[in-house]
Amino acid sequence: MSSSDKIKSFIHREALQLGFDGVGFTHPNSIPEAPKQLRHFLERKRHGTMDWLEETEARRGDPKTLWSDVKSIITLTVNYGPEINPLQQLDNHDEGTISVYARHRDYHDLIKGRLKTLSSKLVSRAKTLNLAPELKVFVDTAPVMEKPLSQQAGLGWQGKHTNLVSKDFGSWLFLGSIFTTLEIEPDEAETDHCGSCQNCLDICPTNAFPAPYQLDARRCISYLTIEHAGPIDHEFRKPMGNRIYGCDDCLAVCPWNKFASTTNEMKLATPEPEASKQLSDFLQLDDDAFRKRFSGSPVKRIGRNRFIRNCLIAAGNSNQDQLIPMVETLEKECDEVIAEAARWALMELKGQTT
Ligand code: B12
Ligand code: SF4
Repeated sequence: MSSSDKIKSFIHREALQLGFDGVGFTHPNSIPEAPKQLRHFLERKRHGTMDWLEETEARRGDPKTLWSDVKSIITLTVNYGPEINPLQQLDNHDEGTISVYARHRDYHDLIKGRLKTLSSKLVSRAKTLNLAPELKVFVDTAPVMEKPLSQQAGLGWQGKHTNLVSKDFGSWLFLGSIFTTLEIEPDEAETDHCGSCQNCLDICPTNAFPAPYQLDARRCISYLTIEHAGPIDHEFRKPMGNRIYGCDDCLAVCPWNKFASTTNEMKLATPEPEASKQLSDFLQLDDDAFRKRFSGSPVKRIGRNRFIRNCLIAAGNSNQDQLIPMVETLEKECDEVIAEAARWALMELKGQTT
């Protein structure tokens, strides 16, 4: 067995033991189309106000520009398959729906910790083979195009909804990667298995897909509820329904999910905290209560005011008269985005839309 093969099987074994569900290998020049596709996306302003995507364009599109010494990229997946189809919760109008990935502890912390452990094990193993590799770990926050790289590493394909889909886990996967100076034999890329299906394009409540395999983030409920500051365009308010943080529709309808298993990951599998999902409770959260309720959760990142803005839109769509007093209180807040969303919600709840 060559040192590359030894290292590869070591990483495989250790990654699975650490709780990763998939591991694959690719080289930094494996995504030559990505810079063009990223440019296409940015040119059309599909990133909206996510200026960081534009600012990091060169490094994001090309792993070698991000780190010129990188020789191999190890990509890893964690399955976060839910127990219950999240589409069911969309009918509970008195509740706010938080997308599956954000219902538990922040996955960035979870995956980053594991990537670091795997990296230090790898360095120790490499030493025994007289190798001294350098490594860098990335999950989401760094300018790395994780989806095309994971496809090249054979872990799945980018479906028409643009996310990575796998035959084993469907659409419920988090991605992470390790860049290294080690030379490791790449795996075979996965091919597209979407065929004639276009469930994800058809279900999107805001028509966020201008074409298969392309997303206009400005229309995506995930972007609107998480990334977008300021008032949400009226066009999107009704279609948002009770989605108050992210959206799972395009993932949830993917037929490959029938091969998905519920996550084994205890920290992701634990039932949602007993805490209420009722809009009536959310609408009464002040800053302190919001921080406490969402401590350790990705939801905390958007801050109380943006969260309340989203809940007010859900309230306006809820047809629940009992929310009117809470919305009236919020109408008096100094934050104009909240006050305006409250005015809109009151009009909807009182049936006075023009
Ligand atoms: C920015 C971002 C967002 C933005 C934009 C999403 C997007 N599709 O670009 C918003 C806020 C909308 C978002 C939403 C979500 N996100 Co997000 N997001 C990212 C992030 C940070 C960067 C993605 C990126 O590079 N976008 C730029 C575009 C150009 O790249 P791309 O999506 O790979 O585009 C490819 C194709 O669309 C195609 N393409 C694009 N334009 C064109 C044009 C032509 C002509 C052609 C042929 C092809 C083509 O080629 C591109 C390159 O392969 C990644 C983490 C990372 N570092 O990769 C997470 C990431 C993609 N998100 C993730 C998740 C889980 C989500 C949500 C499911 C969360 C939720 N439930 O609300 C939704 C899914 C929405 C969706 N359908 O994409 C996961 C996806 C895991 C997976 N299985 O793929 C990632 C990888 C985070 C992680 N580490 O796990 N996200
Ligand atoms: S729903 Fe259909 S088109 Fe969309 S990613 Fe899944 S298989 Fe592909």
